[in-house]
Amino acid sequence: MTSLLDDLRVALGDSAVLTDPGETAGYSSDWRRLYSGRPLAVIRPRDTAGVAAAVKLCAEAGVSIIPQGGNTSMVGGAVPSDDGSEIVLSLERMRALREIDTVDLTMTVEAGVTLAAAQAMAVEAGMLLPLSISSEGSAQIGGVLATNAGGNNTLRFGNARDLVLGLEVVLADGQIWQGLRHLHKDNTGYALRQIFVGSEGTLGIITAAVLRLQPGVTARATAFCALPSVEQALALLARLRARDAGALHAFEYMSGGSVDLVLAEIEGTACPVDPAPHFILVDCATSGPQAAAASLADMLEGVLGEALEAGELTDAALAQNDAQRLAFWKIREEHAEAQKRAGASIKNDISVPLAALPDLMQAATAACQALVPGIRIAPFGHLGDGNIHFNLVQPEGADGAGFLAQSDALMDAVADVVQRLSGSFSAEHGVGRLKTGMMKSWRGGVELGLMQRIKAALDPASLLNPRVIFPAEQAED
Ligand code: 2HG
Ligand code: ZN
Repeated sequence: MTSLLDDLRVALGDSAVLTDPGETAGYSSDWRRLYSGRPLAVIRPRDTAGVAAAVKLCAEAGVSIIPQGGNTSMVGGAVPSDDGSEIVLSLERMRALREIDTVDLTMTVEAGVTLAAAQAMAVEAGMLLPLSISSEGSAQIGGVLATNAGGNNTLRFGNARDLVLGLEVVLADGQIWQGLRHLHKDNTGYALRQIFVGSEGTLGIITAAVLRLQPGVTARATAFCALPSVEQALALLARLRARDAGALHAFEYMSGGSVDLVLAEIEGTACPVDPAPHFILVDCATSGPQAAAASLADMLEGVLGEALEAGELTDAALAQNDAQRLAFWKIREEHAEAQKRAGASIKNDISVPLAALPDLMQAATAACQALVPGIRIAPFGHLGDGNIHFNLVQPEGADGAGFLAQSDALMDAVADVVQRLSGSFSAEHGVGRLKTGMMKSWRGGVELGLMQRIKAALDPASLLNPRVIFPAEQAED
């Protein structure tokens, strides 16, 4: 392998090829510390030509590549194996904003730009990139697209794939597919870009993308609500949609148990409303003229007043300024971090049709409590699009390893409920390495067969992120 590393150094420059374990450590395990690997090297090309040259060299040497963005996967989607045989290809140096088009409402960004930086670039140009996820400060555009991230604004603007107009992709043999088109309409054969979005780096390496933007937001109105039940959350959602569906940008759910963990673990957080079993964070926005700000706040206040009167809410707080708005959002966005600090936890990133949410919460809670008395049920998530992170935290003071030994039983119990309700076992985090075992029973037969044929066509030697998505025995077929 020395000659591959030498060739990579010649192609990319010495500083782009890291082999010192001290330097590669940060690229070798995942955010959750579920997987830890040892790469042959971490390479950090500066441009698309560098990515293409590196991929070609690896393909010729028969060495697998693990594409990596911000390394924020929840499912071990970007971790190298532990045998020193794989190359991690980090896109972090590709951080250019190539173009921003205020007529077409598009931006062309490179894969290594963080989502937060891309959002800021859009704001600076007077526009909105309508995609927001808790890890946006670290998550990079390439990974966000490769995993088809969802997040807080899905109910209004769709998932990451709905924002992609064009892509530039390095294929498994090192060819570059230049598909950076800006067109809002383009019906010329297969929508190839959509094959790469959500492919988790198994079909090609996204190096740049044209993203659809929205007119800039001129005003926001944000409320934190306390509710007696999940049914009432659906009632509140219906009220808001009936009044102004276009203004509703986020409708986020937090259980009482999960908010308690945030308040206990994250400094500087305080609940703005009375204690309750369920909370909803509502975010409304407009791109209208100045006067729209007052009418947006009035609209939200009016809906909350009606819901309070109808007994759908037990309390509500409307953010009075930006600082308050950010404080409300901080409680929601620190959920993953708080749960990480609270001990061993199990994540179930599931979705069901919205009407089935009350059934899901009730049945999954009962099933988990029956298996592990004292278990902390801490669901939260994107209720407005049916995606709940039905997360489970070890009983207080319990042994974390003992709790994790029950992972399979607990995840199966939740999965049984989700399957009965016609839901999905992975709504937004993808399959990664963690959930390959579920693919056979949930997506087996014709569907998994089709996916394997696409993989075989685009990456016949299975060199791109080889251990994700496909169950091990299927990958060997
Ligand atoms: C979120 O919605 C992320 O905050 C993380 O998708 C979810 O920690 C999780 O389970
Ligand atoms: Zn989420």
